[in-house]
Amino acid sequence: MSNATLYPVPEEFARNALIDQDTYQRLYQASIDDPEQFWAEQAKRIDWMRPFKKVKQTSFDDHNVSIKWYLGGHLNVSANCLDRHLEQRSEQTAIIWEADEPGQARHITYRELHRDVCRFANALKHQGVAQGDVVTLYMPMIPEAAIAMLACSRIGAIHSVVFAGFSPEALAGRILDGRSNVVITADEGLRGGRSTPLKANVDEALTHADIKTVDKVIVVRHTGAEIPWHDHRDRDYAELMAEADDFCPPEPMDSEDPLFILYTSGSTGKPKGILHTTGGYLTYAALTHQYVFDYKDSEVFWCTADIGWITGHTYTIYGPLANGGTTVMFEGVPNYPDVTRMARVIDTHKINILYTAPTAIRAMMAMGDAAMAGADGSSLRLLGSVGEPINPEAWNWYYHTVGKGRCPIVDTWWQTETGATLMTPLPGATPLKPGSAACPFFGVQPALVDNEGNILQGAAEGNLVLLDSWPGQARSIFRDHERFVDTYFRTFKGTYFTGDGARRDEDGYYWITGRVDDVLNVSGHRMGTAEVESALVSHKDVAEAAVVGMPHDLKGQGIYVYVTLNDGIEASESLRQALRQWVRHEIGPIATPDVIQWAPGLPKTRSGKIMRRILRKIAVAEYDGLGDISTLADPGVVEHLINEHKSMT
Ligand code: 6R9
Repeated sequence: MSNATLYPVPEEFARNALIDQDTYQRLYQASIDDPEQFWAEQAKRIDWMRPFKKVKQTSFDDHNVSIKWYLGGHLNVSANCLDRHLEQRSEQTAIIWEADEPGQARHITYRELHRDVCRFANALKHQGVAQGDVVTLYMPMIPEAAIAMLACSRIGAIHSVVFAGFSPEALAGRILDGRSNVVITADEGLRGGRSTPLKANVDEALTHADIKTVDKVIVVRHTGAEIPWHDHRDRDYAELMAEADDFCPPEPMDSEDPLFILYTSGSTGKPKGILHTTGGYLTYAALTHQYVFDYKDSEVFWCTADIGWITGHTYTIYGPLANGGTTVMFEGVPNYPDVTRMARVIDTHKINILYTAPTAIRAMMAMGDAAMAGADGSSLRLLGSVGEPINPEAWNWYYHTVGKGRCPIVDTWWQTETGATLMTPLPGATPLKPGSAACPFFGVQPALVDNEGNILQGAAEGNLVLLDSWPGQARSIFRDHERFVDTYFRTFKGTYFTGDGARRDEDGYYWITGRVDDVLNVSGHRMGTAEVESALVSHKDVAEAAVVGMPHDLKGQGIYVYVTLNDGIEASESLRQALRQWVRHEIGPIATPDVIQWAPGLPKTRSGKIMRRILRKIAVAEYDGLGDISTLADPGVVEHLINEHKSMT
């Protein structure tokens, strides 16, 4: 694959690009040779209320993991995203909101956004929200979600956005873990013409989990649907806004004060509240947004990610707004009302930069050229991909059919924990190889290590680690620093372990090969096998469950489940359906199992550990090459599973 077709930077693009090849090399070298100097320089793009005293104080030593950037500096994120743009851009559109139904867009200027954020910040204060409080957002992709995030940052509250596709159970777990006392939601969410009862879900979460800590639920009337209402607790967003003052002073926050937590899946246990702080995150979000996307003034930037994920935080909200850009928030889905929706949005709003996920690209590609048929698409200048490895077929389709061969594609590799992009081509500097995330961004030091932790040189394949910190790095897991250290810094000592595997070719290009731990990537969404298993075993008929990933044409990975039923429970098609529904109910539709196989027993070591390696092979009918099964407690179960699998297909 290293001799894959090389796509040079288009000449026209290179001429106007912010960073060309020489500049990339020079700046990258400078960022490694003298990080303090490099990052001090970059921090000038942020307005500081008090200058920082020290750029960087970081340690990956597992006895003392500590990550601090821009120490002693004071700033406010919302002031950086709003106030400082008012002089030049008060009438420029900050957010273009594209509703689920076509033809209902809203344009919000910086002046309007600033006023609404101030009002809502005042409203939050009025409701008793104080600096350091955790505010949970369970919201659709509507401007009020952006307003709520920015309002939190304005007063120093910590937002915790929970994807609105998660179930009441999943929401409850996150509210409890964050010890949040305020939830912001909407009456309903709308996606692809279907509504989700968000307010009712919040009520269910609070009742079922018997959560007593939440004393306020703020509700945006979005669809106007009838909703249950509890006077003592529920507040109407519009009423609060009408009463609130138009100005709220931005709180000077310490560079290392928390900005937000965001839950993500790991290989074990419950989702982790990844903690991001203020100064480093914002600097890194803004810098990457500008250089990775070659973002220029007055361009329209569309990141299709939901704010429930890190990509939505960094590249729908914070990066573009910190840079005074115009960002698009899309409430709907790419295939509603039909597969031409993305193309229509691109043409309607004259999108210059489109940043989306391989799963969306594959869904469009599955309809042949229909997705772009009749579309103009000439406003597009640059394309981006994120969330999972992009297969060369999808890459080529994206490049030729969407980008008409004019637009470079930046395949950006990063994680919730990294805050923003770590590896990517820079569009004016890096010749592209379809499927490769190419090179490290400024200041980023990737390395590949073998399973013993030895650093591999040259062309090699191994576990992907980072040797030193970058400003956007997560600082901790909320209220569980030990788990943070354990998860990321104990596997390969002295490094940050990403959980991903990667290959580096002769040209030094990186190719992400996927997770090497028990984390699945379904349509670009991270899911712990342990989470799905724990949902399954909470069903009354299930004794045990084991979950593995399987290749899936559209989703990248699908969910393959082995279930052992309790004694006396009969396997049946209706039970299979019931279990699928159960998992949807416990976690959300994105966790719905694709295949459920009955398993009277699971392959386990004598110490009781499930051998997922074997289960992964059986799921794809690779019955040979199961490896050594003699260490199993009961090797007989393997044959049984193979026979059952054969009978299913
Ligand atoms: C930003 C985001 C992180 C995991 C990551 C990796 C996979 C993300 C990728 C990619 C290959 C890319 N991933 N981008 N794999 N190429 N360009 O997606 O964060 O939801 O935390 O997922 O996604 O496996 O470890 P998050």
